[in-house]
Order: sequence, then structure tokens, then C-alpha cells
Amino acid sequence: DLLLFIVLPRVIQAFESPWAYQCIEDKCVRVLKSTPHEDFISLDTCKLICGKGGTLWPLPTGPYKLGDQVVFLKKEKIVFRKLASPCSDVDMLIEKMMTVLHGYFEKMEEDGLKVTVPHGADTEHELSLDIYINRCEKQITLQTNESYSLWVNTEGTSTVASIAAETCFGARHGLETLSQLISWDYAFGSLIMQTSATIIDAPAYPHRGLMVDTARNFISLEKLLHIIDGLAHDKMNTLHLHLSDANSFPFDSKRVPQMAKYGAYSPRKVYSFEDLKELGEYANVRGVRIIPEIDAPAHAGNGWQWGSEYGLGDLALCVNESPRSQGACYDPPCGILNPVNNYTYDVLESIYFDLMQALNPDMFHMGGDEVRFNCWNNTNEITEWMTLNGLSRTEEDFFHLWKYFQNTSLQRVDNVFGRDTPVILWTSSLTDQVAVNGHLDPGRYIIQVWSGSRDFTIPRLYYTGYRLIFSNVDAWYLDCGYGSWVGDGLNSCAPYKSWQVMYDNDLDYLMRGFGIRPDPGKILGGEAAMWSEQVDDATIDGKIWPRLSAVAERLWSNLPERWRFAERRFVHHRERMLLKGIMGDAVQPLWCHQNEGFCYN
Ligand code: CP6
Repeated sequence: DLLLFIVLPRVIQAFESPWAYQCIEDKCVRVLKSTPHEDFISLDTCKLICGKGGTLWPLPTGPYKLGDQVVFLKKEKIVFRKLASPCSDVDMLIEKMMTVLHGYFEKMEEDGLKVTVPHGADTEHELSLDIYINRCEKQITLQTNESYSLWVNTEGTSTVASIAAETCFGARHGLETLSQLISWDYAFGSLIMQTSATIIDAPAYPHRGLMVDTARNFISLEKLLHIIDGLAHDKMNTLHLHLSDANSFPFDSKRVPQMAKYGAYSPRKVYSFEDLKELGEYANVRGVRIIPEIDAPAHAGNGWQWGSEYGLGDLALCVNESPRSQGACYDPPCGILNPVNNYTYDVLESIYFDLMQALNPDMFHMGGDEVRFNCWNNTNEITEWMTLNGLSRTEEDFFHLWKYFQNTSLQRVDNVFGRDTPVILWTSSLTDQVAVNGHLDPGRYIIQVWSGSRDFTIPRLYYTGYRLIFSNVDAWYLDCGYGSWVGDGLNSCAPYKSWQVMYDNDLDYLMRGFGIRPDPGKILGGEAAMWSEQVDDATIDGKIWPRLSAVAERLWSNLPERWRFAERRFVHHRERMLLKGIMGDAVQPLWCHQNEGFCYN
């Protein structure tokens, strides 16, 4: 009976491979072991030591130097020495990261032992790690200093790694880098590690993120937590949640429970206050901040239908109206907030309040995209209000109404987040026309550019003084490529944007196309955008990765080189991400990986 409970590990007897590798001109070249030659190494060893930057991703921006040797390591022989940190909260962040590292080593070992017979490395090295952090900073913000330095040095059978950083968030980037100097060698059945390294590193841009739309299709809390793991491995620091849209309102606000009750897809497809709190804390200890967006006044509808029932009048208009017949919106379902009903702003403020308490974000996203005026124009309540306030119904008057909405809701943001909290808006006809005419404070607003990279609103916004975040549709939209979901091509930004296109979206180069040498303080960075019309939990990982990693290196390293320079490291990194549990799409046949000189251009 007892036998039933014993699960035998399935060890696959590996065949002895006739192939070995040599590092020739920075490439790992496959050769037959029987070739008369001496410096054969294994593929995994080769990856770590051969070629510029080894397998580091993103590449460091400061001076760096990697050794050309590896040693065998046993995970039991890794000592994380207690750090001298200025505040105890920080310990948790570092400890979390160390647990993650250990989990990664265990996973490699488990995976590796299944397919190899360990040759039994004769010398096992000891790795000890010291971390120095200069000052205590508890929450990551746009201002956080994320720089770090990493030294690895080996003497005899002992390797010492030291990480020095200004903040704990920089130190955790250093730990991510350290994890990239350790790998599993399948030929030897052992962990291997670089014997020496000197790395000085800091990000090129302070805002490096991913936007996830949680309203077209619901993305579960578990999936969002997992996405944060991936962001942290890529040294990305921002998860922008497009929390609501006309389709659904998944945030179960404490103060306004009607929103999710009327607007969630189901009682289970919601984020509770506690869920968001958990998400924010999980993200922060991984160096990721969360920026919530409540899109308004357009892209709002479902969830807002309860106003009349509660004696507050209409909060949103034209909900579920046909977009085709009325031209009231860009995609179904329709819906736009009622800007002349004061209760609309009260409800918004209550939602803001819950978000502030759950996430305490250092910025807030007010949406502002894709407003059409037909719905307002066709609603008596609106047109009567306009007449009363001396507005006729010209396009300019509707812009005036929109501006009124924007300024009134901004006051509610001020009440909740404070006047010093920057707010973000998507590029739109408002930011193009009204904002550049000086009606929206350039000191306060950050504009998230989703326009194409040649769109002339970009230089206009820049010269007006707005700070910019780039999510240009022709490079950093992850959703494009399945064709339009509405059937008329309107919502399609096909073709699919390859990792190469994403990688080559160099923001300096883009600005220079407009004759601008950008002031670094004005270009904050960028976000890849994962609109969820055509993804949900089932397939979102492969849509995000590995292409997000390409964006990550663009934003962290911002190398003058183009994708060909990065390709070799990119495929290594994607494989490493698999071992860390991040399931990105394959980018090329494994043959290429084993024959570096032949596929990498
Ligand atoms: N939803 C919202 C969307 C898009 C935007 N805002 C979008 C527009 C065009 C393409 C893809 C996505 N689905 N709220 C634009 C910022 Cl091609």
C-alpha cells in the first residue's frame, strides 16, 4: 500500500551528445567533439561568456566587463549575507528577491536533472553575496533612483558578489542582473556561474511600463500578479491598468458598489479593494508601481447605468447605442459620461478615493481618448445646458464642454490625490487642439502618445511643454495583428508588430525625425499597450512576451544599435524567461539557438 504514495522522479537518460561548442568571433559555434581541438565548451557555458554582454538583458548602460570563465555552483552553497540596510522594510524586498532567485535555481536544477545525468562537477564553488543600500525608500515612484553596481570576483573556490545601490529598488535590479550571470549547464548537470563581472548600471528612462486593459476582457488577479513577475525580470517599473472601459467596470469600489454590480461581466470577474491592495504591495516589492486609469469621458458606459434608479439622473449617455448609426463612439458598446450632471463627478471622486487608498499611486491616468461629440449633440440635457451657458453647438463649443469636463474632474483628482500628483491623458483631439492652446497645464499633465510616430501632434505637444510617455501605435501596440474585431478594419492596427519593430522604436530617433533633440526630462519613457479585445488569461502571456522584453531593453539601455545587435541575447533571454515561468512565444527554431553563427544575421 505504501508504494502507492511514492512518486518516482522521471529521470530521462540523456544521450551523450557528439557536439561541443567554441566561441569564435563572439558567436557560439557548434563543432563535433571528435574534431581535433582543445577549447571545447558546452553550449550553456558558451552563452554566458561568448559575445558582447553575455546573456545580459537589458544591457547595462554604464561601463561593464564580464569574465570569460564559469565555475560550478551548488545552490546550497549560496550564502546571502545579511545586508546593512537603513530600514527594515527593505529587508523584505530583498528577501523576496532572494527567495525568487532560489526558486529559479531549484527550477533549473529540477528541469536539468530530468534530462541529464550530472557528470559531477569536481570543484564546487561557494557564492556569497553582500548588498549595500544607501537610503531607505519604501515606495517606488517616477523619481526613484534605480541605479546599482555589481561586482563579482572569484578567488580559489569562493566567489564574492557585491551589489551597491542608492535604494532597495536599485539593489533588486542588481539581483536580477546577478541571476543572469548564473545558469544551468545541461551538459554538466550543474549550476554554472560567471567568475567575474563589473557592472555599473542605471536606466535610460524613468518610466518603463506595460498597459493592460482589464475591461474588454477580464484579466484575473492571479494573471496580473504573474505579469508583475515578468515586468520585474525585465527591469520594467510600471504597470498601467486600464481598469475600465465602455464594455465593463471590473473594479468593485467600496464607496460605489453599484459600479461593479452593474458593470462587471460577472460577480467573479471583479477586483475587490483588497485585491488591488495586494496587487500594489506585490508590485512594489518587485520594483513595479501601479498607475490606475479610469477612462473618461468616452470609453465609459457599462457600470454607470444606475443613476436614474438612485435619483441621480443620467451619469452616462448613449450606453449600448449603435456606434454605426449614431457615430457616437469608435467601437461598441457606446457610452460617454454626462458632463453636466454634478453627480457624475461625485461618483468619479468616490472611485478615485478607493483607488488612492488601495494603491497610493504617484500618478493618475484620466484617459481622455477617442471622444466623439454626436452623443452629447443628440442629448437634450446636454444641448439645453450648453444653451444656458452661452454655448451653441459648433465643434469649438463641444471642445469647450469637454474642457469643462476635464477641469471639473481634475478638481476631484486634486481633492483625492493632491494637486502635486501628475495626471496622464492619452493623445486625442483634445490634447491636440485644446491642450496645445494652453488650456491644460503642461506642468501638471503628462501626455501618453498613442498616435503614430510621424504624427505632428508629437512635436506640438513637446513644444507646448508637456512631458511625454510613448505608446505609439505603429510600434508598441501588442494587440495588433489578429485583424479587426469589429469587422470593418477601423480598430485594426495590423500588421502584428514584431519584436524587431518594437526594439527599433528609438524615441530619440523618433524625435529627431521632427527636428527635435529631446530634453531628457521631457521624454519620460514608454509603455507597450496590451488592449484586451482579443486576449484574456488564456493567451495573454504569449502576446506580451517576449516582445515586451524588447521594449524593456529599448527603455532601459536605449542603445544606438538596432535589433540585429540584440538578437542573440534576445533569444537567450526569452529562454531564460521560460525557466522563470514567463511563457513567451518562440521567436525562431531551436536550431538557430544551437548554431549561433548561422541564424543571427
Ligand atoms: N481602447 C481605448 C482602444 C484603443 C484606444 N483606447 C485603441 C485604438 C486603436 C487601436 C487599438 C486600440 N481599444 N480605450 C486608443 C488609445 Cl489600433
